Amino acid sequence: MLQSLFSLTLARKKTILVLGLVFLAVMGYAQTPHPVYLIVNNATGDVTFEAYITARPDEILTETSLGCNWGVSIPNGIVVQCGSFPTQWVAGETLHTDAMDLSGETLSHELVLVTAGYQYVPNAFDFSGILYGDVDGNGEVQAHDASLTLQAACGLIILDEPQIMKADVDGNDEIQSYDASLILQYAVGLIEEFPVEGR
Ligand SMILES: [Ca+2]
Ligand SMILES: [Ca+2]
Repeated sequence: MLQSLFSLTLARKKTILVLGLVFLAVMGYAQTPHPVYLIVNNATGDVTFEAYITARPDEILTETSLGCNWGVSIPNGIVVQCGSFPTQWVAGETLHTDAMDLSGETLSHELVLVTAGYQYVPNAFDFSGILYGDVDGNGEVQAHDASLTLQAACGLIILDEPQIMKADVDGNDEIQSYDASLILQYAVGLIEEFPVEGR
């Protein structure tokens, strides 16, 4: 009697083990990991992104989603972990990613998912980059940019983050009158490059 109980218990354990393995296998299938690495060039500051499979635009992953990030797993790279979509991805579906840099420039990229362990895309996004010295963002470096920088250095105006990046042309992480001086020199053609670009 005791022995039969014992064997029953063993059989049950085996059943539970098998069911557990089947469950894990199903769960594993439902969340098949598939990182997509999208390399970003010339971004102004940090990049944020929204990624979705075109068949399900309501299921969106961002840089804060599980397994996703910007510049952490890979330098200058967006990682979209397709296994984190609520719905299982399928090879042949299209992954759409919108990426935005600190300047507000937004670019899109699409690729077709394949059944490889991961996908790596060099030059997926190519931003126009920073035009150092162009504090007002009009596409040119002029005396007005130097004036804004000097006003910021004196505390008369407050620049936003993209403007600060463009105004700090010596790259010392501060906005000072020296930055304004360099911008003015650049505007009138006395210098052709800022110290921050030559680093
Ligand atoms: Ca300008
Ligand atoms: Ca500076």
